[in-house]
Amino acid sequence: MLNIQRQYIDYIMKIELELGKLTLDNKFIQSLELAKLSKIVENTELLVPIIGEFSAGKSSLINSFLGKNYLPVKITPETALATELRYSEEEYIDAINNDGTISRFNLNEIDDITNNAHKFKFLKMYINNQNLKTIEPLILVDMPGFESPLDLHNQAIMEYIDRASHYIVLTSVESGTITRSMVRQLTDIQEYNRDFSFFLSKTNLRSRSEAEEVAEILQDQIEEYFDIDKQVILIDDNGGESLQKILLSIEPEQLFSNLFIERLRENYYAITDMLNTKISSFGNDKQRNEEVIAELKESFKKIQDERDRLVNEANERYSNANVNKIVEAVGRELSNSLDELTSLVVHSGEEGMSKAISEITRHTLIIQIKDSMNDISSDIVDSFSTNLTKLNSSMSEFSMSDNWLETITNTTKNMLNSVTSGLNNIVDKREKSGNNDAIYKVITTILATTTEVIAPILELVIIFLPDLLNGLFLSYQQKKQEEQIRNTIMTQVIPSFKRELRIKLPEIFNKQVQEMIKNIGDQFESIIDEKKQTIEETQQEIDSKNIDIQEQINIYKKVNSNITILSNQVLYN
Ligand SMILES: Nc1nc2c(ncn2[C@@H]2O[C@H](COP(=O)(O)OP(=O)(O)OP(=O)(O)O)[C@@H](O)[C@H]2O)c(=O)[nH]1
Ligand SMILES: [Mg+2]
Repeated sequence: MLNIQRQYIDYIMKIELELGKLTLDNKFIQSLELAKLSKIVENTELLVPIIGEFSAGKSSLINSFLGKNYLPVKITPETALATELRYSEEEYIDAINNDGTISRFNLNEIDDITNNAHKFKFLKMYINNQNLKTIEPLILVDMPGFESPLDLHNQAIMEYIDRASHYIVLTSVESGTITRSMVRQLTDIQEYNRDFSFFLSKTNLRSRSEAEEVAEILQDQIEEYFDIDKQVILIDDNGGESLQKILLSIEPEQLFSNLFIERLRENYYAITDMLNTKISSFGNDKQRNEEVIAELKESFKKIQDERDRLVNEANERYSNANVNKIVEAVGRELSNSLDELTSLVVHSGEEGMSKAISEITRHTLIIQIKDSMNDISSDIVDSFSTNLTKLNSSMSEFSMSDNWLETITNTTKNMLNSVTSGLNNIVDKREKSGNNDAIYKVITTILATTTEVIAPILELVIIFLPDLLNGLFLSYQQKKQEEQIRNTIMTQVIPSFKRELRIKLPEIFNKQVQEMIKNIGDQFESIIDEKKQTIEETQQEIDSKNIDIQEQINIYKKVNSNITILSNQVLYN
């Protein structure tokens, strides 16, 4: 376990202890689900996919790290499915079926699994290997090469794009360059705010000086494309040690903190907000408390109405214009890549072009949808927020903050913009399924929403393109008639593809926008509802007359100050 994990678990436990000192109606504390949050912190993994061209030596590198050939390695495309590697005393493989169920296999059945790759989404390989235990909570993921079949490759990339913490990228000394395909993928990784380490593999196939020369070329390319200074690490058959070193140097503590910090801050904010409200309610007369409860009820209603209004208007207000902008951007990017697409048809046929179209689409969609969702989510938050301006002065008074509304508005925006998708994605889908606990109802981040839109569109590419391309280029390709190929791409492929996007994208996009509206609305509603309950409960306690109000206020103040000290040490240091 990482230090930061221990620190967070300890922090949550201390918060629980502090809250335990209060004679609180437990509803609020239960809704925080601190024990569960602590368990999630304990069980969270940091996924590290290893990516690169087919046969670059990805599986060999992992085998070298493990000190034993667990993963199949050959000159033919080998890794068909993403394979997560975990430590376990008992050794087996869990294959995640396309419907999410799991089939269990023995390690020696890996070839059977590979031959039936299309039945599965990805694999979890459990092996009794100490090296895996030492890097926990990092989890290595062996990925299929870029050249594996389009659907499997897409599936693997999309499965991890939102969940990966850091990437290991491999290029072999034989290839010696960063391909366009890799450039697109690395750009996507950066769009998701993830970092990568870069290895040059199979250096034993060249002299040392030749290998170093290639590494320098790669470094220059990385600097040119991404404007970053990246050390390229030379490896051969014994790359395991280098991998271990890199894994220890990627600052897993920082990666881990990125996953939880916003969530824990929001949690802290909710707690102090409640404690302050409690203290204020104790100090107020009954009339003032009842006034504010009435204000809260009215605002709750406003939020509900605003939510309905926004959901109804989502299409007109957000989706139509954005979908149009996105489809045009995809069309533009494809037109800009006309030379590349033409040359792919000439040299690797329709399949090669399909892959490029899929990649260009993915790449453009990531940028465009993220951009659109950023604007839209910010507008949604502001729309809800506007409805609460009247409430702000009472709430600032009750929660003892300078500007209550501004704080919750900013907190909500921060959660939307946080790097990782919060618990929705960290938590194993199996645990989550059918689970309606509040703890999972964290605002879905913009990146997660982006992924939700892109995945089905890429499936569409896989289904739609083969029909469209069916034999379209056959005769031109045989005669190497580039001009005709170019023309056909320009006048037939791109327009048809755009038309198809225009049919399919609106529904998928609008559905996500509506979910976002509901999600953000829920967040505002629960904040208001909790406030109302807190004040109501406090007034009931006062009415029951057998409590010492001043004593209660002192207890709450003490707990509040202890919790603030704890959070300053752990969350705001
Ligand atoms: N000479 C040499 N060969 C290597 C090295 N690493 C891997 N190979 C060979 O390269 C071939 C491909 O290696 P893999 O580890 O299967 O490559 P991969 O990247 O996992 O390939 P896919 O899973 O098919 O995408 C195998 O024949 C390996 O034995 C190396 O450092 N030096
Ligand atoms: Mg492999």
